[in-house]
Amino acid sequence: MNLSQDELRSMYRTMVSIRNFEETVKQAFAKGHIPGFVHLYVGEEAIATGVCTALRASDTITSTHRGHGHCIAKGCDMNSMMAEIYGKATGLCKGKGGSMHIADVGKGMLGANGIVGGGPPLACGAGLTSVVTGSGDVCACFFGDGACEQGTFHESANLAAIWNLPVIFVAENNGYAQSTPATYHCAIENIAERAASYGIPGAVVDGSDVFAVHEAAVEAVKRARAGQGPSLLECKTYRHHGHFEGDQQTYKDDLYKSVSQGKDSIRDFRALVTQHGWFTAEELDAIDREAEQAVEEALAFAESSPVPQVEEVTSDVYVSYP
Ligand SMILES: Cc1ncc(C[n+]2csc(CCOP(=O)(O)OP(=O)(O)O)c2C)c(N)n1
Ligand SMILES: [Mg+2]
Repeated sequence: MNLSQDELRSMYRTMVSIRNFEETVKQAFAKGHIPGFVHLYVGEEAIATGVCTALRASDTITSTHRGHGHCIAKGCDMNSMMAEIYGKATGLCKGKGGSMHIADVGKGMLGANGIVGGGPPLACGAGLTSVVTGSGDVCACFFGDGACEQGTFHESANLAAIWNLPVIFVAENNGYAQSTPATYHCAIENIAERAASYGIPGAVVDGSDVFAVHEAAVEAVKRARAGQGPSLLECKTYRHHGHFEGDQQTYKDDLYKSVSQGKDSIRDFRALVTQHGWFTAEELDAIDREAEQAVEEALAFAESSPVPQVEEVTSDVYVSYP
């Protein structure tokens, strides 16, 4: 494996931070402290982590309505993220975006997106910017299996292919689009096979294996950076919670529930790195505690922050012309 001790540590910290952040959001939402909807990323941590550790700081990502994990993996500050989810003035978008519209352009996080399939066209824009400016940056575009059925995905994949854009399309196939099973909404088993119709490489990986995701992402990033165009990476995954918080999940079949319960990227990571002697369980426990503390601080920051002033309601919303 071609990963340094520091990279492995950072991967683990990212995965446990996402898990912790999401479980904390879940509790805060249940207490009625968070306005709007939240869609949790628990179970899918290895995808954002494996892909983002293959990127450099100036690279960009586009995200989805299930975007907290993407933000954390791209280095967004958890205090400002939590404040945004709480709708507070100290949030990344000054509390006006909420969970589904967190963006941090300075970190290359171009935005979570409430529009299913909204990300792929933006990723083409980021890819075209890279080509025009010659920056060499790539854009990783995360989207769900449901978004794969949107025209925006097909148009974007085709456009990225004909313009040879440095985009990595990352399909997070968690088996459901809301309550609709992928076996119903998709005519083929592997979304990655669609890559052939755009003339680009496609690969299927186990989305709970952070190393497999990372390796596939490194390959796709290398191609994109070398001017060889886009790739499609399908990560098979499971969402452990409901589509949104409050979802009764009556549509999940027993097979999905049992396979899903058996998948845990964090547990598998711990087993592998301790078996190889790369880390001790105590070292990993210490990272767990650091992550827990950082999330507790984020929660306290969000809860003690002020709500936006009424006078601010239209600022940063409309573009002003001179
Ligand atoms: C254009 C559009 N159509 C429908 C919706 C309603 N909607 C929100 S999430 C969702 C399912 C998305 O499924 P998928 O892309 O697989 O992502 P997942 O929730 O599984 O991560 C739907 C249909 C929407 N937000 N935008
Ligand atoms: Mg899905």
